[in-house]
Amino acid sequence: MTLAEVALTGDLARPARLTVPDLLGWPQHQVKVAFECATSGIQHHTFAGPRLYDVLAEAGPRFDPARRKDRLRFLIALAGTDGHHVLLSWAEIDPDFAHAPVLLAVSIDDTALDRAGPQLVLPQDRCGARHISGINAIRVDGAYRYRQPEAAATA
Ligand SMILES: Nc1nc2c(c(=O)[nH]1)N[C@H]1C(S)=C(S)[C@@H](COP(=O)(O)O)O[C@H]1N2
Ligand SMILES: [Mo]
Repeated sequence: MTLAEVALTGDLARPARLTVPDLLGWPQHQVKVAFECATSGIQHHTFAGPRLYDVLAEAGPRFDPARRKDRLRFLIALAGTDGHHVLLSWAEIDPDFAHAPVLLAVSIDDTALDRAGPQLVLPQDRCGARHISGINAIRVDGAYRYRQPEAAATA
């Protein structure tokens, strides 16, 4: 059987390629979620897997852990094999900030995702669109720079 892989890249001290069985190496959490799709209605699923935060923390994001404000500039881009993708902020999953219990699920309704790849699970989302399946790329980006808007052009 071919195992799907997730590439962890970007501003990380320890970039990695992880399979779904690799993701069993972190503490596992189970969650029942209901989410609504604009086109197919409400869905109910049980997911299990590690927290995204735990997996990314081990990959060593390149901020100074003692300076909380540094972390506010970090973004996380997650993409599925079909190109569907989403941006999260580091602060969204960081225990010192919003601490959202976001999972990288290794199973859906007791079916292993070894071949399909992990699924992003955001238990608090009402809409299903961020529950991205077949995640194969996660990029941590600390290089985003805020640019002051140009001064309004004078007539
Ligand atoms: N990879 C991938 N994951 C995805 C999507 C997608 O297009 N690609 N659609 C999202 C949307 S809009 C919803 S509502 C949920 C549920 O989709 P399902 O009906 O395919 O289970 O999956 C999400 N995950
Ligand atoms: Mo959807």
